[in-house]
Amino acid sequence: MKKVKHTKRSPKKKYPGRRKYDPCAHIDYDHAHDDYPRRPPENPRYPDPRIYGSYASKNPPDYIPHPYEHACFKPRREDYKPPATCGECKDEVCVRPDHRTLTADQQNRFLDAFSQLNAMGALGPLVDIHSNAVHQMHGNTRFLPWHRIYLVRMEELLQAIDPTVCIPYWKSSEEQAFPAWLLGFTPTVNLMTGPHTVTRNIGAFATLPDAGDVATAMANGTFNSFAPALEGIHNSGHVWVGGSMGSVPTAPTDPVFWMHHCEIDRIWAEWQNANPGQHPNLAGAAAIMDPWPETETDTRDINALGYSYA
Ligand SMILES: [Cu+2]
Repeated sequence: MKKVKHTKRSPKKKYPGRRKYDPCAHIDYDHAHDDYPRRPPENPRYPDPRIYGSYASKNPPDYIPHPYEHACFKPRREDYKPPATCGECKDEVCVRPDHRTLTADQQNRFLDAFSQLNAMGALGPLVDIHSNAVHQMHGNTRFLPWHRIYLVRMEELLQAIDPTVCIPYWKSSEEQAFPAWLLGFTPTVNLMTGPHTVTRNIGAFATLPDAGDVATAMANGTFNSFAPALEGIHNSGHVWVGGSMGSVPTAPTDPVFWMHHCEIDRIWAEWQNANPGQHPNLAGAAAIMDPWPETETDTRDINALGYSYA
């Protein structure tokens, strides 16, 4: 390990006040300072040897990390509860629910899984992918298919924590309100730019598109007219929530991002059913939903991707 170098002190310079500090002694303001050690602690992180023992010295004990296999506490064998696994539900599709149908327990499971991913350090890197414009996922025909895969990756992570969790959708056009059960949930996520705490500024800078706006977008008969209309509706939703959601690099730190995109994806799936054979015109590298291997054709069938909408 690295040893902290201490600057050598001149041997001539004596440090007074090396008498032991007696906290019970009579307080004499004129000489009070004489009772305190005047030299800085040898190890400023651990200033008081009465509390930290030899850590508060020039030669603190070496640090030896716990070996990986011993870093976690283990319960006694008889107390062990195996983690929930998917088992027989493995082949079932995730039925993504309308968030308004969630019980309090289901809401907590979603937020707990979200928090656990965050605590494990798995969420920050996923958010950072979204801030990298190299993936060209906004403002072009990749928008819908790319975010479809992005949601699947998030759902896979959530399900690894809790296999009962599917991303709920937030039908904002109908509700015209922010999901109340999320209001108090403002996690701090470690991004490559540093820690970011979720903020919101609801309704300050945009209005929320309504059911009529969605119907107008749905009436488009070609992918190239439908997709930009839906992306525009999606943009307004981001700005309506505001704060973290208003900016591309931070938006996915707010769980409502995933619920908002889930709704956008649900609308697309509904439109796909009504307009069979209409797909984004993507070929070559543009058809690959990097950084993931799925191609545009893989994004056409949500059941094949392992989910559906309630
Ligand atoms: Cu996005």
